[in-house]
Amino acid sequence: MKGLVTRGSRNIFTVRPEPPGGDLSPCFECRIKGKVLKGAGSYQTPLAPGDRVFFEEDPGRPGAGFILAPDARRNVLTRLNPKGFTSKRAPSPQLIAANVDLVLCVAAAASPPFRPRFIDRLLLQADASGIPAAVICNKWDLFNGDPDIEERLEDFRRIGVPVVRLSAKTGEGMDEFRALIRNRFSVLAGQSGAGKSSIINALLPSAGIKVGGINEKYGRGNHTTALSSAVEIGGDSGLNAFLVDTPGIRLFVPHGISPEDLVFHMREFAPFAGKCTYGFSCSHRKEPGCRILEAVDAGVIHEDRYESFLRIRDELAGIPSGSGHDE
Ligand SMILES: Nc1nc2c(ncn2[C@@H]2O[C@H](COP(=O)(O)OP(=O)(O)O)[C@@H](O)[C@H]2O)c(=O)[nH]1
Ligand SMILES: [Mg+2]
Ligand SMILES: [Zn+2]
Repeated sequence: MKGLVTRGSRNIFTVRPEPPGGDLSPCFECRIKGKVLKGAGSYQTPLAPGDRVFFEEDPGRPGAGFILAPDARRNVLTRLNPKGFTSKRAPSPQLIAANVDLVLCVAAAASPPFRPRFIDRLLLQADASGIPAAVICNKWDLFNGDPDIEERLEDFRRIGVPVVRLSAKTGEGMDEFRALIRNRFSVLAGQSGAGKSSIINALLPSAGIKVGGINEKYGRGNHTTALSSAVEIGGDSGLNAFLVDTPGIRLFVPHGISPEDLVFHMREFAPFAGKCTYGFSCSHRKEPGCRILEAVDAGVIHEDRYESFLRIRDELAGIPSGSGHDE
């Protein structure tokens, strides 16, 4: 049988048979047959929500099964476990999800404070993973009119990223949000407390996901224990969508990108790649004839995004600059 992984830990995975027999088709709790799953890559866990697998039922235990092999992946969204940075070994990335149609970068308009540079990081990782992304500014009911927030949201839209101002609490923006996720497998990514779980509950009250700091409690210093899981928003809603809820992130460190390639993954920077007077050897900090500095001056590149670019490039090059959480 073939199935979709909706939830996974190190060794037990929830698999939904495909094609499904309607919303009520039962899922299987599967283990991997044999010791290792060949072809699953070198991540901390072999499978993640969105993976497709070949599996067989365990004849002795109804509802249980064995995963035989993974199917090929279209893309993967990964993150680095911050714990890896304390050890000398190179940290291996953690699988967040596979075969993703859309990364929803969820931020709060307030509480926790809006952090646009955090969004820049998520957008970058999505782009480098070949996955389209959107910005969801949740808790819009708490928006206090801060023009800096509006300016950055408008800038995301200007560079071609869909932006939804949303309130999981009041329902404002929900129709726009529904239209965005329709027929897609999407991942909710963003800081703890931004309202990711609340958004799923608002769409599907029966999901009953715990909100309000629960993830934070389990996540503190040990993100590997927190699981991401895919929730189907189907049935009556007519959305035919999946949303992956992810453990809270406090800092996001872009990875798997070379400092030289960064410019290609920040879309308003890309047209200037190699066009400076000093070509690809330009540091874009002070050189005459730097097209990127000119674009910042002309407002074609927002100065905040330029700041993100410099910091992330230093991080990718291994130059410490107070990674991630300051923004
Ligand atoms: N005012 C307001 N509070 C919200 C909204 N969405 C979520 N919250 C609250 O924010 C807190 C964190 O929400 P949660 O869904 O757990 O965030 P997560 O960590 O991103 O999953 C909870 O206390 C929610 O009730 C919203 O749109 N408006
Ligand atoms: Mg949550
Ligand atoms: Zn330059």
